[in-house]
Amino acid sequence: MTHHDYEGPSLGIGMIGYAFMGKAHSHGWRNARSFFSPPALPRLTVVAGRNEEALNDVAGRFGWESTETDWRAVIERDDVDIVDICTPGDTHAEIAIAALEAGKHVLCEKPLANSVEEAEAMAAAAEKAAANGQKTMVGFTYRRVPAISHARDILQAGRLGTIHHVRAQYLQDWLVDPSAPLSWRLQKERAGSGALGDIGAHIVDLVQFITGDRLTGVSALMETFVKERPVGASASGLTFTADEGAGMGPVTVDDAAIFLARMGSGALATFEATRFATGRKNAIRIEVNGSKGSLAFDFEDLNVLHLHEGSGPDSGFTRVVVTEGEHPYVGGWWPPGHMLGYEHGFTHQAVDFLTAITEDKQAQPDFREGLGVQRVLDAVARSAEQQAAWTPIEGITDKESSS
Ligand code: SOE
Repeated sequence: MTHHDYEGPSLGIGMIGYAFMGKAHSHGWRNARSFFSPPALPRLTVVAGRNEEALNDVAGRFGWESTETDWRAVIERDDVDIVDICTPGDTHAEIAIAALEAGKHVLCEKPLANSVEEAEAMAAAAEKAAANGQKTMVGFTYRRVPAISHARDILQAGRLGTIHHVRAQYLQDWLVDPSAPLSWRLQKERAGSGALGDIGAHIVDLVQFITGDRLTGVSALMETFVKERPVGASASGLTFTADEGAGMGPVTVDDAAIFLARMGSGALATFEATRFATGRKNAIRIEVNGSKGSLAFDFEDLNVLHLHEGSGPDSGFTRVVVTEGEHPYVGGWWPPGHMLGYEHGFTHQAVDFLTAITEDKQAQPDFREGLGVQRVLDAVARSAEQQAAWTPIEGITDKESSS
């Protein structure tokens, strides 16, 4: 038996970080070539991380060709075209800027950075690199859930009329147990913020993406319900165990962030990001109400979009199963009704980034868009510090608020 070796263009991936996101991205790069036909194929050239045993395990499972234990070595390699950053937020700016300066395209996990200043420096480096055709992308993968992309298409086609309300929630419950260990996600110096940046960033991006509108100001409350936790160790994906004998450490980020917002179009929006919604595991819920109809989505039932259009006694919400070949991304996979899952968004992200690079198109969302989300997160945190004081989003330009 022989197999056909692909002979067209390919791009070398250098991925930094191998834990939860590293696995999700590895899976995405691998499947990009199996299910889609991107104009350049990804080569899983090198994966980097500090724990050699865990690194070798991931490299072997996903088929990475080589490993490095220092991210700088990845950036220096000539066989790497795309640097894929899957590390905690405190390292994003340094790695991304160095990679851009070395001439690489950069995909960076969300939130883009831990502060507006870092995000501004990253967006500036990206703008400079764009002159050489280098692309950037932020890993807001939920944009690439078919039902979400379809929701955007419906809104952009004007099918729901003038938008009045947007309701967005990201609900998890993995911190309700006070003995859950203090992982890097609970340390401000590593993660920047808590529920706000980790999951609130996703719903800010999703709302801006599907409506094509921008938040212009916010009023926010944030809370840390459990202020001390057992010091954590042994990361494996999202799983941390308490480091026996290491005692308790302070939680320095928010457990929940809730905010009201105005949108550029005049719509009113509410946001809720929490790790304390008992029973909700990864419930991203979005509802939009317009003058001609509404739509509603819940990631815990991710192949479905609830749609209300028209008037009359039977015009309630219709349950649309978004798995037809005409629906965004679905044609690459299975016949209608053969449901997709969490991991598919990472394949769509890989294909979209390879396409943007090869066809010299702007990748979405790029670092500039990531900076826009960072400004919202910053305004939310400042508002919460001042007991929900109304806080305009700084740096919104006409282009951003109407694109
Ligand atoms: C943990 O809260 C986490 O893995 C986030 O970091 C992801 O961004 C989110 O999509 C799922 O939950």
